[in-house]
Amino acid sequence: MNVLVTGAAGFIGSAYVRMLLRSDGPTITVLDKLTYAGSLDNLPLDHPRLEFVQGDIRDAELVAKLTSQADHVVHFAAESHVDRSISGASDFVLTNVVGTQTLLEGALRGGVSTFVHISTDEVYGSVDSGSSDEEYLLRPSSPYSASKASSDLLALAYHHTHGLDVRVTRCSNNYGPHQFPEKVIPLFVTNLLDGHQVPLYGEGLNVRDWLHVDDHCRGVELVRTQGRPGEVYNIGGGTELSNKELTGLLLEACGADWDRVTHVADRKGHDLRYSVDWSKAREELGYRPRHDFRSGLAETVDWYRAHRAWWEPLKRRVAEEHA
Ligand code: NAD
Ligand code: TDX
Repeated sequence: MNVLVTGAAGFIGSAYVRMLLRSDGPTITVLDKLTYAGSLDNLPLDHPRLEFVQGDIRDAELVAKLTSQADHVVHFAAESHVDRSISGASDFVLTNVVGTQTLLEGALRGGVSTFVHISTDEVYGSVDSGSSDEEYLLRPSSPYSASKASSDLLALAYHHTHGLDVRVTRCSNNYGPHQFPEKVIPLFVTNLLDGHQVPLYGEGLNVRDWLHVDDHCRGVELVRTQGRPGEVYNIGGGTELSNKELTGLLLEACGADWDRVTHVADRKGHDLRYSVDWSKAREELGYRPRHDFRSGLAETVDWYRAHRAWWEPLKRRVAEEHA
């Protein structure tokens, strides 16, 4: 059995591959373009069951070759940062929409038996109260989430039209080691470890549900191995916090005070709250997050403390981009 995993030089895909390689299982081929968000340091490249291919999911010829050798595809590759989609959306459409369609076409022609598409809770848009189940209306509001919703619909269309066994997951905000230091938790932690200020958007009242990346990866694996074709599964974390509450916990974990917080202009079109109802994954697949948020956060902060060599070059590159 060979599993083609796209985008696995990034945060979540690399955690998924490391998880699969920890026990007996399939051979894995990673397809990743190595954009600013991808790093070979995230993968155990010398593992005998792992092959790494650098390339773009929009490269139809390469995709045809890899899908013809793959039994399953798990598709993580995406442009993933909301703020970048606000300053420029074209890469989001090219990778998330056109790239996903290229991969679906390759999977169909190559005879792939199962295609897991990794989506996000953001496709439901902001949910002021209650939680979105899988039947909830898709009302994405940022260019990022609109591009993810488009790719979800394309994935489901390949199931309905062509009978391709597509399964879609929609998860909440992931946290954990190896997350690129532009997302709020690693950005704030690394700024605090460096003695810098942290930029809290608006009043800090926006709410996110936090999911440990390893819990997410277990959920994805349950969907790949036990899910049903054509189905969507929400994967939640069970810890909803306002950004202000999260910032308080991060300050505490890093031994810093509120004077290190700078209130900055709010994100344009900032969604107030996401919340997914993940009872379907619990009831059908036995999914349940195992990580307690406080200890998961403490371990994550420790990881960033111990791995400056991983994140310092990434932050330098982002600073150069903005210079
Ligand atoms: P990430 O930005 O850390 O990694 C993305 C990876 O995709 C990188 O390695 C990058 O090099 C690769 N990539 C980008 N464009 C590519 C292309 N055209 N061809 C091949 N590879 C390409 O992202 P992440 O946080 O690990 O997110 C993984 C997936 O999970 C994404 O689909 C994202 O939308 C989804 N998701 C993420 C979160 C989160 O909290 N991070 C939450 C919900 C859903
Ligand atoms: O500097 C910041 N200050 C701040 O207050 C940043 C970067 C973020 N924030 C706020 C905005 C959000 O309300 O923190 C919250 C989390 O922001 P991000 O880490 O950028 O994540 P979010 O926008 O919620 O999107 C994430 O979860 C869903 C991932 O980046 C997406 O890929 C995923 O689909």
